[in-house]
Amino acid sequence: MSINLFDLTGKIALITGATHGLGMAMAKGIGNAGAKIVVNGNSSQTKLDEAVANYKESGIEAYGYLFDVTDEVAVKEHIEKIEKEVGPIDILVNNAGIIKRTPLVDMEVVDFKAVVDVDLVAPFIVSKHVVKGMIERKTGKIINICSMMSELGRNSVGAYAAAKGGLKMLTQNMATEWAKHNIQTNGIGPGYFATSQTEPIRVDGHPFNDFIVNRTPSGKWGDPDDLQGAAIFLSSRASDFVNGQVVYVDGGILATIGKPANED
Ligand code: GCO
Repeated sequence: MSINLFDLTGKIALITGATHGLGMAMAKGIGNAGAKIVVNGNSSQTKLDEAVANYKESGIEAYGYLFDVTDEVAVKEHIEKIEKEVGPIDILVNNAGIIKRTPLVDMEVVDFKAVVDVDLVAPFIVSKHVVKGMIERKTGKIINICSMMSELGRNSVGAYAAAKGGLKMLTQNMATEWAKHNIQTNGIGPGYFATSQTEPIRVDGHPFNDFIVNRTPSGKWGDPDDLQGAAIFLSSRASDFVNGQVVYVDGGILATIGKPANED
């Protein structure tokens, strides 16, 4: 009998911030591989309901829960609720994130902290409350969504880079503490993808648009669905001895120093 190492049938996956963008693309990949999807949204019940309906239309069993991932009391309450109503969480994807593009010299401390709260502290809070059940059950997968900014700096995204760099190290530390319980913690580092988050820097004529296309060996922005393979791999038994790694899905950005704008 052949075994499909990537089959997620019967698994339950919680993906934070999966109402749109990269989170939704990854959740669809995980759902299409057989898992039930628990979608977390923060801002709007209507948007969450629409997202759940969208998953169901794609043939995926999906459930929605509205809570703020930075609020530990709300997180604890909702994880308990999800595990009671849907079942034990096998796969956690810490995807919810925000960015504020402001030069450090102009950035208010309150804004810097808001970014670190969502992008770094929240993955700690949510993982802390999900991992307890995983430790008891002696099985689990945690995927932290990192960034090019886990490795590289860029003008105006200092808070985001600080948080995403921290998230890479948090991933390594989670692996260090939890691998012995048969829990694999890894990261995915998306390159530059066409989403609403990058919309303001992708618009036609924006110098960043040409810069990214030129800077990426693949010569284009990523399609969110390009992340599905890495998400399924890190959710499945195919990655049962992979721990503390960040898989960069970036069209080759981190492989190169880049090239002059006029060079082929
Ligand atoms: C930026 C940010 C983000 C990217 C991303 C790259 O450069 O403004 O880094 O917009 O989407 O996280 O990995």
